[in-house]
Amino acid sequence: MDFLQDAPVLSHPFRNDRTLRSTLDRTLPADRRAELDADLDALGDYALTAWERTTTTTRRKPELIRWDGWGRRVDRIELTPAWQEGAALTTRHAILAAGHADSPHARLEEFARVYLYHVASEFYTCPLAMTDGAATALKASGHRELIERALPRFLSRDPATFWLSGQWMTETAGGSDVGRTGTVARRDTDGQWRLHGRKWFSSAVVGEAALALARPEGAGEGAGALALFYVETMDGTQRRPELVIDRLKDKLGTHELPTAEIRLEGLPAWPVGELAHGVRQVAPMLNVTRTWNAVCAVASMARAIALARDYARRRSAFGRRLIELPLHAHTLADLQASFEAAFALTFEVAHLLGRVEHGAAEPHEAALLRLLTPLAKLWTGKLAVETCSEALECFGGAGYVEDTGLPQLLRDAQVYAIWEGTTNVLSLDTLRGIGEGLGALRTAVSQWLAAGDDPASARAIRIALDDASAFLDRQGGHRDALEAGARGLAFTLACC
Ligand code: MFK
Ligand code: FAD
Repeated sequence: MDFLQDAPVLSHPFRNDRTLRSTLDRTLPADRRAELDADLDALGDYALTAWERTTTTTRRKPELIRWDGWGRRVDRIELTPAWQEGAALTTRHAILAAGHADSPHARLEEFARVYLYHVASEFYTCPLAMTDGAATALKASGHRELIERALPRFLSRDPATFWLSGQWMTETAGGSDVGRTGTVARRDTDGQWRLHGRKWFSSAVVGEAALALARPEGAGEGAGALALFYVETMDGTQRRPELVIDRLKDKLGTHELPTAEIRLEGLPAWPVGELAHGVRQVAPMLNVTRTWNAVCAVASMARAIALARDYARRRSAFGRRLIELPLHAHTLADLQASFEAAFALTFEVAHLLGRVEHGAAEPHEAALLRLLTPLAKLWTGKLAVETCSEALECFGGAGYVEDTGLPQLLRDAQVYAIWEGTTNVLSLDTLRGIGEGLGALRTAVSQWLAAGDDPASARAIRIALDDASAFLDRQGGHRDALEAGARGLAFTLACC
């Protein structure tokens, strides 16, 4: 019989993740750390079961069922098994509730769970991220009725009462440039707002609610005139007829995630705040979903590297195991080193977010969070593609073959750099973040230099801040030239 190659075996994603465990050991008080273990262990178990399912069953895509057998329009979406399990699993492990607990460690504890769950979730984490972002934006709005109505659902620990929220921003005219939004909000004679328009990407169309940008009728042009609205999509068990699903997108990756094109034909809506400056109001949501994106990107890297490392102990070439070949071992070590750097930045952001939200951070830490959030998103988004590509190559031809379950890692990774703000858009947001907190950031760098921890990085950051402040001071043609350098500046900062 021919020699058959062993498939890679996934080791326990929690018990064997030294990077995650040491971060939690270092950062969390012992009692909280111990309490977290049971959830993380169970999510690691789930990840193992899901990987087994991936490699032993044919993967399916969600399907849009437009009509029932009797000719009634139903717009029902049939989901994959992992999606059907999503609400029960995530409420049982309180993934979203954990992030909103009354502790400066809440976000770190939430994102440890997200990191372990993400790959197994088949991007159920995408609507979860948006739900978390919606909860955060509603809290920031201070809108009491909406908070009381939506948050108990968004943060529920019971699948029967749990709701998912979407984030309806992108339209055909503009995803980065939401100022071109064409969706209009009209007010009925009874005072009820209703949305009319078309949203071009909706990834939580199975959700029960959404935050949507729309232009109140008669408001002016541009982004400043947009308002942020809260909507609900269901009337009991039926989808509201004013929400029409035109089709599901046929995408490069994230196949299990139903991303829809939708039409709003008078969907009832409630303003989240004032009837303008909707982008400002949705910003807390963006910053939370961008943090999720970074966590999920490092989770994909961790999975790709774990499988490649295991395979290197099984596969032989030139009389030795791959792991014993110096160049292959070096390739794996390089992957691990860049993963650990990305992990450190991402979990620093997660921890800072919790501290800032809990009022436990210094002012310069809030400025640092504002800067590091787009940096973590843009850097991990690119690194995930590079890492998954290199990791696939570690399997040779097998990495290119669908029924190994491996190519999906690379296809899925491409999305991290696109949604929630492309790399360029986030490079510009980095400049915005520097502009908002320049003084505080300079204080942070001075403290860092004084502590002498990493003087080379601190000096490099100081130079980058000087460049950025020069950029922010100048206008006109100069500004264009400097804007062109924003990506270089952002990557320099991220690598420090
Ligand atoms: C599994 C992984 C989990 C991830 C799930 C993801 C699911 C995918 C869902 C999506 O993709 S949803 C769509 C996401 N879309 C975007 O991220 C839009 C990308 N475009 C931008 O971010 C643009 O930069 C932006 C829309 C913000 C530009 O709009 P404007 O109005 O031209 O920006 P402007 O005037 O600079 O900012 C308006 C206000 O918002 C300003 O405040 P003020 O009104 O007080 O001056 C800004 O400071 C504020 N702002 C903008 N971005 C901010 C922010 N504040 C805090 N943080 C930010 N990031
Ligand atoms: P564009 O804005 O047209 O960008 C095209 C190119 O121009 C990019 O390279 C970009 O970096 C560059 N560019 C744009 N502006 C600038 C600038 N000022 N300077 C330099 N370069 C610039 N959106 C939602 O609202 N809700 C969802 O649920 C959702 N789900 C999604 C799911 C998937 C799988 C995908 C792929 C997208 C989803 N999106 C969703 C949309 C996503 O957020 C947008 O595609 C993204 O923000 C980019 O917008 P765009 O497609 O209009 O690209």
